[in-house]
Amino acid sequence: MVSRLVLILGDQLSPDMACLRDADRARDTVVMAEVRSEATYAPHHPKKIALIFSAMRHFAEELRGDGWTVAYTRYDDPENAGSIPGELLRRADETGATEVIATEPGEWRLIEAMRDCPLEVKLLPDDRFVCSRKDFEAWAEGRKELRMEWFYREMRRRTGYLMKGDDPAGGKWNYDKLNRKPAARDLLRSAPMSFTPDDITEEVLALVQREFPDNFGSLRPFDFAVTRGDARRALSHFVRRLLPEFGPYQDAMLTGEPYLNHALISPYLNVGLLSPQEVCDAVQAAWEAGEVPIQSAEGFIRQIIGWREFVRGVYFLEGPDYPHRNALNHQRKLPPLYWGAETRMACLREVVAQTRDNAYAHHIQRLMVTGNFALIAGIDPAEVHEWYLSVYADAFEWVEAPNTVGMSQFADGGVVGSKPYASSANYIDRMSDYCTGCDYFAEKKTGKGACPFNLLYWHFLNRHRDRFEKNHRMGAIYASWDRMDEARRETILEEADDFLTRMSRGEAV
Ligand code: FAD
Ligand code: DLZ
Repeated sequence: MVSRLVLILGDQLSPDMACLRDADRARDTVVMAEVRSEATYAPHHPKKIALIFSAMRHFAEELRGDGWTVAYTRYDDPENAGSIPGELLRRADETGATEVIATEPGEWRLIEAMRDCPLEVKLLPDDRFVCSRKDFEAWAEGRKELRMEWFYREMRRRTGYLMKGDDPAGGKWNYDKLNRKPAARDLLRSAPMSFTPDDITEEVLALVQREFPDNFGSLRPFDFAVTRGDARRALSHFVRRLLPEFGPYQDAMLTGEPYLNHALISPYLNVGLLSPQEVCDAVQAAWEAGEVPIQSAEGFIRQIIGWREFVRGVYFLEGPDYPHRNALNHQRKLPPLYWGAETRMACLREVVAQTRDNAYAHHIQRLMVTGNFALIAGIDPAEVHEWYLSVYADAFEWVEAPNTVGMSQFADGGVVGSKPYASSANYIDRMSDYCTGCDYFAEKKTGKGACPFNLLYWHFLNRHRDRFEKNHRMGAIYASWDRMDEARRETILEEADDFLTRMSRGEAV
């Protein structure tokens, strides 16, 4: 019998992939390829490329150990065809295969490329999620608006996590009100687990250094897990040491402390080294054993079976144009400070530096610092989307686009969120220590030293008044704008305009 090709992509590194279950290890050939098209569709952070290539190489070894024939193409292989369809055609030529078994990719671009591939391609649903695309469509059907909270409750009922019969354990679905504490420096807080590169990873690091010398980001130190075993170790370390206080401090930000109580497991989940179920099982078990309070267990499980599943559902429901939406018609170019150029704003400087060093920032840093600034400064969401897709190790379009284009830039016009995440300096000052020592003053609203977030916040609300003033969650904000005297409003808008002009001219603002 002629061999079939079984495609495994760089974010499909799970032993129970649908395509592997459908294939026959005695007959079929697994195809894995490090290719230029995937490595360059965005200027990925070097750590992200290294993580994916090294995890792919380790996974190929595991598959071989498990009895599979694996045709693996390295990035610098002279025969490398440079794209996934190209590599499939080359392997089809070599083996005589005409059929490909694949699991649906997590990006429309690649789904379309697979559909156009001149081989017989069977695309199976990716069932590594709690909610299938079909089930999400059924849930969304007929709803006037899609809200994560309602979806999340369905997922709690469906999975049984933190449930007592039909009711939420502890009596509440959501404990966010207990979860908004700023953090103090704590020398006893554990760091996330880090891993020393083995020979395979060292070889990949040398390759990435050679091939992608100009990509934004530091390649070393590289301490990500690149195998399932190590990713599981990182998960248990988090559950034991950091999860108990995850809830209260999940929104906090501190200079020089990029991780606080966060898990740093999204890269592992998104490439397939961990499954959402095993992560939630570990959290549920710790909560049942009395090791983790309900507000931390609930806060965490909500991110996984709530937000993560919800944004995936939205990405596929909304279709291929979703990442290109621009509901607020924002056209300004992304300023160079996002790529590490000088800025006087301490919060942006800190989050960008940390992103450059670690290919990581936690949710509130992404949403309320870099995302909030881009939103209120009116940056083109396509440029913001490309930045987020490039700089984070966990960035794959199905999860990145709804978070960036939807939640953070409101460029989907309100599909993911009911109101824009726009905020003045007040929020950052309350939740972080960034404002101490900044060139600007969080409490200053106008004049010399006024924080740009204060100016741009009102500028944004004023420019989009038609769209937002009828939003019942924003009426009070417009009422307080209207209560300011006219001269003050004019000063704010003029100073904001001046700031934007200077920023767009390339000044270090
Ligand atoms: P924790 O804070 O410890 O949370 C635990 C897990 O919950 C995460 O590992 C993640 O899998 C999941 N999670 C939490 N929030 C979300 C969310 N909003 N959407 C999806 N999953 C979530 N997450 C990505 O995985 N990839 C991205 O490309 C990505 N881009 C983002 C862009 C913007 C503008 C924003 C605001 C958020 C983005 N997120 C993205 C969501 C979130 O910031 C990251 O999942 C989180 O910071 C990962 O770090 P952690 O593992 O330490 O998470
Ligand atoms: C992100 C990425 C990178 C950098 N390189 C590869 C690669 O060389 N080979 C591969 O199979 N996958 C890679 N990936 C992951 C894909 O881009 C990912 O599968 C799609 O974006 C769909 O989520």
